[in-house]
Amino acid sequence: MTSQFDLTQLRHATDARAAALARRFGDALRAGDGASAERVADDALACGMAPEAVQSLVIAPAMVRIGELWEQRAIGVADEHLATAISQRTLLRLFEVLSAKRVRPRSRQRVLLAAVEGQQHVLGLRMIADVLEGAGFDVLYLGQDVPVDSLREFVLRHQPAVAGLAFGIAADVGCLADALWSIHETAPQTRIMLGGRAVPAALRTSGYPLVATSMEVVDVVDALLAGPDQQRPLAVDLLRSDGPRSTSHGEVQTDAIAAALAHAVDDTSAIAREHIRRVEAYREGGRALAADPGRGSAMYVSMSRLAIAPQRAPELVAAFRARSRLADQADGFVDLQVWQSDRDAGEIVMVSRWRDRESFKAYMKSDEHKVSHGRIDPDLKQDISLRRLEHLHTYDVVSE
Ligand code: B12
Repeated sequence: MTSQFDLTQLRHATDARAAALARRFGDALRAGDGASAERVADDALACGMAPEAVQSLVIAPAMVRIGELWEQRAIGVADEHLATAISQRTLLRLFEVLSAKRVRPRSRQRVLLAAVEGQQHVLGLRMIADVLEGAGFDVLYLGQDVPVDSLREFVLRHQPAVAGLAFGIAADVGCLADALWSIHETAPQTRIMLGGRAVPAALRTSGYPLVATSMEVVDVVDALLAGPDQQRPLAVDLLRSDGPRSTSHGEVQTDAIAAALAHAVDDTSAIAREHIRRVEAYREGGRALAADPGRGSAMYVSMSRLAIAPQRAPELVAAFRARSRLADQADGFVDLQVWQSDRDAGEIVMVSRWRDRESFKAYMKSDEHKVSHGRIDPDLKQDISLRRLEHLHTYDVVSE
């Protein structure tokens, strides 16, 4: 069989030896040949690769390639399942080596690992579990699709030193935020790390380390344990499935809200300050322009005219008022207003102003835009119709 594993496409394969092994491993996966796959792992170990490097540089890229072939319909779901099963079996082989290395437990610190509710990708999580267990941590591996309530109860009972959450597919970001909220609330000392390809940018930049490979996880856990307590970031409050004011059961928890709001106010004022800074910087540009009209400065305006049944308009207005404000941090964002017609309550116009068309387009393609769009209640969304989308072409500001 000719190999379908093109070296240039193996993203994680950093050297030719690892790439060649990844290609052989991928061929074994394609052939459904578990024994050959294990032989590749043995060969990798024999030539001096560490077990975590075999996981990250041989198995992971081969599975990424399996995903690409699956996406292109070159292989079916059954082939992918077989490849996953063979990779899991090979991980067991590597775990034998990882655990043999462990002379005595280096640390009995407890590390909980779970894939968030709705998340089924756990091969990476398993790699993380095996490496940490090999390094002497007391690992509680919960696997895929752990319901938020159950995770919360488990965290409360076990009080892990570190919790690692996997978020592999951009499904319900609210579940990830709810899981993070639960951990902060029930075990404030627990340090949190994230993993998986779908962790939203708003959380990646909020102080939780994002672990890209199993080769770095021991260092990350050590750093977390040596570092300060993690504060719950504003992004978690904003992304929660029921918003910042209620629990997942819809009951109002006054203490939690007071704490969340106190925190949110701090963060919000930082966002507000940044916003004012940007508007002022923009105005400065306008003033400089007045002094030197030939200098050129521009404004790009996007207007979405929405229509909704007048009786549902208050809900839409409330949703805009509680918007996540992720756009406000985007490069080139100037401001956003929502207008309601005084003649027809169901006519709402969303107006956002940007430095230029490029910054608006970049934001529309960003994860932040997906996240903030994804927060609109589907029930409300289906009652909103977009009447008109107007992009006022770039204008020069010539006077203020
Ligand atoms: C195997 C597989 C599955 C299996 C998973 C089985 C299992 N037990 O894990 C099954 C069949 C369940 C599956 C389902 C789906 N999948 Co899938 N899947 C894959 C595939 C081929 C391999 C995943 C994998 O194991 N990768 C290798 C591991 C090692 O990499 P990793 O997960 O990134 O993990 C590393 C790091 O991210 C990190 N890490 C990961 N997790 C964690 C957790 C913590 C705590 C830490 C610290 C670190 C960490 O460490 C790892 C070590 O290197 C990928 C292809 C790909 N590009 O990955 C598609 C892929 C991820 N799947 C995809 C899709 C679309 C789906 C489905 C929606 C398909 C469907 N229509 O049902 C569902 C969604 C299921 C769900 N709700 O979660 C797409 C996602 C596209 C996108 N835009 O996001 C991919 C990219 C395939 C593709 N090319 O289209 N999938």
